[in-house]
Amino acid sequence: MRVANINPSRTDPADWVEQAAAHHGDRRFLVTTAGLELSYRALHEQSGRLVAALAGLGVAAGDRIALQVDKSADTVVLYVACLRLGAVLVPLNTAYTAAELEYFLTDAGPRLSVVRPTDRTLLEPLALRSGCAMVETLGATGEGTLPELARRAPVVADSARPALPAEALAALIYTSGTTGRSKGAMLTRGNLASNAVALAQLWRFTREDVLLHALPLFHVHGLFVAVNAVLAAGASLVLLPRFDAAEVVRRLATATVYMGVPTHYTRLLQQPELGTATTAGVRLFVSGSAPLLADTHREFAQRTGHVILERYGMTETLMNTSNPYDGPRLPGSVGLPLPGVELRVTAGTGERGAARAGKVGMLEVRGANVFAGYWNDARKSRESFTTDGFFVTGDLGSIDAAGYVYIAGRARDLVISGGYNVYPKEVEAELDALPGVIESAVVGLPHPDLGEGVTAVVSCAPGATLVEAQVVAALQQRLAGYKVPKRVLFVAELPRNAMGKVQKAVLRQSYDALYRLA
Ligand code: MLC
Ligand code: AMP
Repeated sequence: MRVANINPSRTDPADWVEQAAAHHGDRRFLVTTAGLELSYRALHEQSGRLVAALAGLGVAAGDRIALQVDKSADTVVLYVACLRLGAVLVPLNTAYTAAELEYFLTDAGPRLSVVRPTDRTLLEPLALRSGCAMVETLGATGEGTLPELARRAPVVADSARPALPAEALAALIYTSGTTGRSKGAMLTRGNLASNAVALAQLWRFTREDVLLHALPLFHVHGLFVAVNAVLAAGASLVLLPRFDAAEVVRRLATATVYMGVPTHYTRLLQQPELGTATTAGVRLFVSGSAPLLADTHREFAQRTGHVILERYGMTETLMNTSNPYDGPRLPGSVGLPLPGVELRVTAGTGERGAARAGKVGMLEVRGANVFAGYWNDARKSRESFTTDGFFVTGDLGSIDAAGYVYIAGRARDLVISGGYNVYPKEVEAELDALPGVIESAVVGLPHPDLGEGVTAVVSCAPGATLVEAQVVAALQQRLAGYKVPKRVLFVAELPRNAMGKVQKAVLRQSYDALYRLA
């Protein structure tokens, strides 16, 4: 049996890097496909210089740093520098348009925004207008004003690290928003540390592990599940700039662990080379962020001999459950609550302690993994917790007699496309603002590649001449590409119930086969 060599006494994320540099500094931390290699000592030194450069700019513990940059080794180093300085990282999807960014920057109030060098002209005025004090740049291959400042800065000593309690904020990750606007989930150092240690132990990470990293770095899956598990274990990463199924299959020979969203697995299965030989060195495949179809689970096991380990999490809670490393990994189940995480099923929001074994209800969670609330939104934060301190996830599920959790659906109006969350209200607001549109409804329909395909159903004023391509083109100007409907369907009127509420279930049923037919 594998024994994980994680030291649970390393209770702060910055300790991981400082202790790794001191005890096994020569070991590899990261390698890129371009051949750039960083040891733990180099990670420590480079992040230390960045800490000094950031401090020189006036960034202090508690200040927010917004980041919209390409995935690179420097992005990971900047994340580590934030951990060591106590700055609060606000990572932003590179697909966000300027209109979306303006909201995030205004809401987060970062002291510094870091953007791609090519975006500076466009984004600097926007950032300054949103109240951000400074803009620096960071490119994918080490170029930019921030790395330049770091190269000229001294290395800071570990002893210079400010005292940072477990409750201190480490990151604001924008998510959710049933009211149409994303909210910043406040994740603390304690959230990151406890979850990474739990996962690294449960998944038996050791220093020998090599994680093939194909996820984006601006969400909790790629950053806090993947990178933190590696850091907590003193293991290493092969950093791919993006997910490319053929490239992943080629690189699996260099890895022991792979983490992906279900779309990764369905696309990997389309690669003829995927098989027992190409995956022979891998000991663990993990899936999460969206439901993994039981068929994908079985097909992957047949093709490769590997049983995918599915886990369940959220931005607000990091990881809640995982299938076991040694015990049965059940297709269709997200496994058992992580050590230290309490998970219960209730009849609905606010009902105290009403566990309903085997019955489907609201999943509620409590533990050191659960966030500190939503940034700038005390009311929404209060409403999201029960009086006894459980976070109401908005996911519906059940727990069987053996303790395995099954996700049955979502109480929230949310579409998950390729592992990205899309909030129908946000898309509907943009559709409703188009000339000629009376009203719209956005639903997620079964999609063979993305799990759910964002789909708009629109009713137009008599005489309006709007066509699908025009709607898509208009929304592309306003919304990140993954939020733009894959199809726009026109109807005379939307189906409503007796109360006048749009019946999305009817729409989902009527168009269920839309992408299967395509
Ligand atoms: C890209 N596109 C998408 C999309 N991703 N459309 C719908 N849904 C998506 N997820 C669109 C682009 O806008 C573009 O449109 C076209 O597809 C090609 O873009 P691309 O960048 O080349 O796409 P691709 O590389 O194929 O991306 C697909 C993907 C990616 C699945 C690899 O979406 C991805 O990395 N998803 C992972 C998301 C993730 O990390 N989620 C974790 C959240 S944390 P056009 O029109 O311009 O051609 C979380 C908690 C937890 O959920 O439990 O983990
Ligand atoms: P996010 O807000 O991006 O963090 O998305 C979190 C949501 O993704 C959860 O609330 C779930 O609805 C969904 N999710 C994450 N992991 C799984 C999983 N393994 N199975 C089903 N849904 C999942």
